[in-house]
Formats: sequence, structure tokens, C-alpha cells
Amino acid sequence: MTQNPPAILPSRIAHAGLRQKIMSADAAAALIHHGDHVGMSGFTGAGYPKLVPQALARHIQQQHNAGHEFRIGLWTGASTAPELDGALAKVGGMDMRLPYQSDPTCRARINAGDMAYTDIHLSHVAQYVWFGFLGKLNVAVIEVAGILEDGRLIPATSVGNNKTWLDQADKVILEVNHGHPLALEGMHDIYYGTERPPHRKPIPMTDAGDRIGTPYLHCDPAKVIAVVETNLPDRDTRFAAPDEASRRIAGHLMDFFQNEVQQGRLPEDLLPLQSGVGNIANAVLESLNDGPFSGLQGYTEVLQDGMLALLKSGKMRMASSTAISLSAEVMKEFVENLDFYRERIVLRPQEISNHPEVIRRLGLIAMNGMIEADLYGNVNSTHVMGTRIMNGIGGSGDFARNAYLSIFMTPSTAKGGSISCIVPMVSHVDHTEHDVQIVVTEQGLADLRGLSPRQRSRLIIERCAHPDFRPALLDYVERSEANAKAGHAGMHTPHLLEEALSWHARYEQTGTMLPR
Ligand code: 0RQ
Repeated sequence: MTQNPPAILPSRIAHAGLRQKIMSADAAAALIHHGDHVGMSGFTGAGYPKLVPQALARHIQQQHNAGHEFRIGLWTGASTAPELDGALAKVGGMDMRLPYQSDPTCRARINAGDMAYTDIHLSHVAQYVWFGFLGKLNVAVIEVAGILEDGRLIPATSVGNNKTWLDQADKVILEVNHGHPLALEGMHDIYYGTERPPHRKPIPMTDAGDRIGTPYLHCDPAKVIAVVETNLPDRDTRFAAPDEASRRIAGHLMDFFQNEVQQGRLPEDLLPLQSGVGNIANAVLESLNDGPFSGLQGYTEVLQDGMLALLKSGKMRMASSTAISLSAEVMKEFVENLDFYRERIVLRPQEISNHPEVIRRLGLIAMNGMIEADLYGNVNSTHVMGTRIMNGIGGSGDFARNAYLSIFMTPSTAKGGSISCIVPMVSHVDHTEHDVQIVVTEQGLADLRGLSPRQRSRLIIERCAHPDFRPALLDYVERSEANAKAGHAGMHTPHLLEEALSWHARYEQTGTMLPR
């Protein structure tokens, strides 16, 4: 691992020309026009612009009040925060959004049909934009920790798609956040070596900690139309203390990892860990801190409290990510000990943190949440009852498809036990049976590797389904197989087509999936 020495920075905005472009957020927001495609920074509540989006929302509201149409297409790294997605969704200011969101107001708009949402693999976004599949990127709005004398940018707490937005946008607005510690400088690794096919070369990374780029984002100062100064913290990403279900899920995974090590299928320090968003993922990382494994590595897209705790305790020796998304309390610990963490954390563009080539080469253990799995191991991560978006696929597909081990986890029931998260057929498929190796609920863990569909269905029911739903699931399997044996359907993946989604329909009609 080579570290570039931090550059000398006389002030946060050391470039004389860019200092001339400092203006208010309202003045900067007024430079964005109706119909623009706007690429903003931000990944899971980290490193998003805080003032310009809110000023833009005010501007849009004024335009609407005056009877003018005003909507933008908003592209980001991943989810942001109420000051960005929330503010713009509230005023109906977006006609399309990509590639991932988790904001309640934004979600409600999408599900009401008021705005379009393009839910795509996070590793695909940059190349969609390079090749113009999404149209022209008009404006980039990027939060940074500082600007060097020569115009290079010190990234903030996430990198996401910022490199691509800065390269591709016609115009750039920079939000320089004085709240971010300048000691972030040197933590990032921005790789500028990606070529377009057919000229691509291997990404020169063989270890999760390798540094293959530069700590700074490049930006043509001539494209910068505004610089706005802020001093506001990132979203406080709070985690619930692990509940009983999360603890049991984590426990099943620890037993599984230990057995894999004993069988010689995993090394004693495991393999680089990818961990998804949310409380369960965080609880699993907390369990690793109490577990027998050490010398761990992280290769993930979002670094949450649990992973920082592993770095702090020394159980994890390094972590690569594209964003640091912490609770306010743990952020304080991070900032106070930045010299320690700068040696152990690398923040990369999401086209590299989520790159299939690197994920496959490093041999990741990918652990992600899901909404439901079916009897054959297909997984729905995104749609409630098949039609309403929750968040989006995010990076889960990038990791699941290419990892050495792909694990999906959920409590066995949702909504107070009225919904079974193990269903006859998933109501939407994000990860097919071919990309799902381990399914785990608080009930137990099903290792699906090498099993045929009919072997999988019995194991998933026995290990993962809640006892309240097991008899009905088994009954479905037995009747599906009898129907197939009678010649009415195939025996490879037996289903009763008219009944396969009846559990979801029953929930929509009666408020419970439980049979009457
Ligand atoms: O809704 O809060 O209204 O009660 O879904 O569920 O159990 O709190 O779980 O926070 O881990 O989220 C799949 C959404 C799980 C997440 C998902 C309801 C449940 C609750 C949340 P309420 P939990 P989590 C890295 C990788 C896709 C993206 C991804 C996710 C809410 O993990 O978005 O993995 N994954 N990215 O009640 C109806 C069911 C349900 C259900 C749960 N079967 N039916 N509702 N819920 N199961 C990060 C990035 O890519 C950026």
C-alpha cells in the first residue's frame, strides 16, 4: 500500500479562480434549469450536497407557484438524505431518479406514479453515462472537503459517481463543506485508468487494500460555475441495538463461517467481507467483533458503524468502500482518530468498489438483506408485494453475482408475523436462484450450493421458514410435486401456477398471508 503525502492546503478553497466563484446556494441553484439532468454526489447518506438541493427545492416551488413547469432528472451515487431526495421529492421537483434511493417521500412519489425511477446496478451507472444511454449530463453538484491550488478536489465522505459526474457534466457546482475534517485527505483512491471496450486493461488490484489511483478528484476549473460553502454534518445514520432476530441470524452465520474454515473452504481470516445496508448487516459485523476471526478485510460499498468497530478493535486490518455512513456518535470516534483510520480505509469510486472483475478476483463474502426468498432460492430485494419499490437493488446484484459466497438474510416474517419472508414464488426477482448460495433467517441457515431445485425447497422450509408458515409451504410443495407427477407440470421446479402468488394476493386482500 503506497500513501501519497498530503498536499499543503492554505485554505479550503486554495484555487484563486474558484474563490472568485463563491456564491450563495440560492444563486447557485438558480443556474440549474428545468429539464436538466443533474448528477449529485452522495452515497448512503454520506458526502451529499446539503445546501444547493434545498435551495433548488425552494426555487422549484417558486416556479410551480408561478405556474411554470420545473422538474429535473436526478442521478446520484446511491441514497442521500432528507435535505436532498426528501426536499426535491416534497416539491415534486424530479421527473426521474436513478440509481438508488431510500427516502420515504421519494418512495411514495415513485409508488404513486408521479416520477420515474431507474433502479440499476451501481457498478453500471458510470458506463451508462459514458456511453450516453441516459442522455447528456448537464450539471454536477458535488460536495468536497477542499479544493487544492491547482483545482484538484479533496473528496468528502463518499466518492460514489463523482469522478464520472465531474468528467461528463457540462457545468459543475461545488459545495465545499468546512464540517468535514481536512484529515480525510489521502484516504481516497480515485482510479483514472478505466478505458472503454475494446481497450480495457485489467484493474491492477489483487488485495482489498491496494491503492491504484490518486487521492484527488480531477475537475476542469473552467467548467465550475459556482462554489458554495457549507458547514453541515452528514445524515446521522442510526442503528438499532441488535434485536433477538438479528442476533440469531448473526449466530447462524458465525457457526457457518467456522464450519467453512474447518472444512478448508474459507481461510482462517475469512475472505474480504461485503456488508449491505441496515440493522441486520450491522448486527452481523458486531458479532464478528465478538467472534474468533481476526485479520479480516472489508471490500464493501458502505462502511457502517459495525465495520468501523471491527477496525477499531483490530479484528479487521483494512476496509475498502465508496462511502462512510456512520451514526453521529461513531462519526465522532472516526474524526478524532482519523490518522488511525486513514491507514486502514480506502474510499474508491463505486465503479471500482462494485466492479465485478475485482469482486470475483478477491473472492468476496457478500452479505445482503432481502425482502423475501422463495422455495427455490430466488430473492426479491426491492419490491413489496411485487409492485411497490422499497429502496432499489443498489450494489447487492454487483456483489451477489460475482462473490465467492453470496448470502441473503432476513427475519423469517415481517409486519408482526402477518407476512412470511419465505414464499412459494417471489413476487419480483432481483437475484435469481443461480446467484443465491446461502439463505439465512433467525430460524436457521440453508446452504443451497450444489442442490437441485427440489432439494432446495425442502431445505429452505425446514431451515428458514417460520413455524407458522412451514405446514402451508410444505403442503404447497407436496401438491406442486403431485401435480407435476400427474403430468400437468414439470418436475424440475414444480409450481402450481395459479397459486404461486396467492400468498401475496391474500395479504393485499386480508392483511395477512396466513391461510384462513
Ligand atoms: O418496513 O420499516 O415499514 O416496517 O421492509 O425491513 O427488516 O428493517 O430490513 O432494513 O435490513 O432492509 C431488503 C429493504 C431490508 C434492504 C431491505 C419491510 C419491513 C420494513 C425494511 P417498515 P427490515 P432492512 C448495499 C446493498 C437492497 C439494496 C441492497 C435493501 C422494511 O436490505 O434495501 O442490498 N436491500 N444494497 O417491514 C413486506 C416483506 C418484507 C417487508 C421486510 N417480505 N414484505 N415488507 N419488509 N420484509 C447498500 C447499497 O446498495 C447502497
